[in-house]
Amino acid sequence: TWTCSYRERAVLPNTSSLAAYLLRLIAIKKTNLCLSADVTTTAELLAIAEEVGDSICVLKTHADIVSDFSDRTMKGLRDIARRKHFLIFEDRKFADIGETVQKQYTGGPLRIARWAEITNAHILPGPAIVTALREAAASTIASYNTAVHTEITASPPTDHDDDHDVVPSSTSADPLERLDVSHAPDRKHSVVSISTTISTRTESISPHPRPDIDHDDGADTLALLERLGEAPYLRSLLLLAEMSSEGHLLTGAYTATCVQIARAHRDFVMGFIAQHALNSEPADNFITMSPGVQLPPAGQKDGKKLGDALGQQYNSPRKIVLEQGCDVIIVGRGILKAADRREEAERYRREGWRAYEERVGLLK
Ligand code: UP6
Repeated sequence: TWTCSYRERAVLPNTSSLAAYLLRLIAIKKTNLCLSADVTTTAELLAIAEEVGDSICVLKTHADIVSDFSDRTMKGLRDIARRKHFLIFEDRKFADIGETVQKQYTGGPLRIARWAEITNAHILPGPAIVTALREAAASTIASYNTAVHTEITASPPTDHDDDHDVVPSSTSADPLERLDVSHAPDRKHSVVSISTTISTRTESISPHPRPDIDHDDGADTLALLERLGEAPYLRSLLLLAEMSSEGHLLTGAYTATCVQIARAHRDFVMGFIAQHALNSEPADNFITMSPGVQLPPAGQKDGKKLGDALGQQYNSPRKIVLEQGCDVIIVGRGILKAADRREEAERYRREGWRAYEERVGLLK
């Protein structure tokens, strides 16, 4: 996969529908940039998503640092992701026993599985963390299917349930909300029809060749995004195989075990958080996303060690993508602290893209 283009990888066997969608999205938007939106309020989160949405393929969140995280945050994020075409990755770093991670993933105040296509986990507790999350993801997708296939007509809200913040509208963008409406105690509803059509948004057979997207027929970005359509309603996991921080313990045999576990769960594990590409067998087509990325300050040579005062270590987009074969660069403060965040995101996008083009031989 080192010298394969993103488009070529989208149609390799062993590529899940969500991974194929992401690879095509990357190719169409010409961006392998993920913004790490480490901000602490809903307003800031939605503002930065809106500001840099056109330059990124993935938006990474830490929902548990958003002090006013609510349904409004989830809906706002989903709406921007749909309009600007990016996937959402909640950087939850699950690390508990299966029973507990299922609850953390689907429940609590964050209900991650509802709004984030991608999340991640440590393999410290053993492989059951992956099967537990996969099972929870499957049940979220099944609920979504039920909601999509079940036409629900809800009566208009009555005065006394104004405090219920679920929008009781059949025009609501998220069918799971309509399912919530059906569960709302004070509201009359009736199921009028159940369709047996299988939704293409939860289809899991991949890869499907998409000649309309995978071959350059001269169409512009917007036309191609239109053809690509909305992200499939699927869920996927990244395993933490290496970290960016100084002295981390995710090395050697640990990293190798992580790859073994990923191979045993290719249907759900889309790739890794790591500092190097970890694809080494012909069947491997994992996507490597790499945090700890920052551009050296103007005038400073690449190669000088950069970091913060709390153990973070930075590499340049060029080193991570070209020399270490990673697929997606994750940038937080490098963009968040810039005076013009839109322009800075574009600068990282161009750097990451040039490094990719050089790697796959599209540039001399
Ligand atoms: N992150 C790392 N290193 C890892 C894994 N995750 O930095 O190995 C996450 C952090 C933060 C982001 O939790 O959200 O990536 C990096 O932000 P920064 O670019 O501002 O350093």
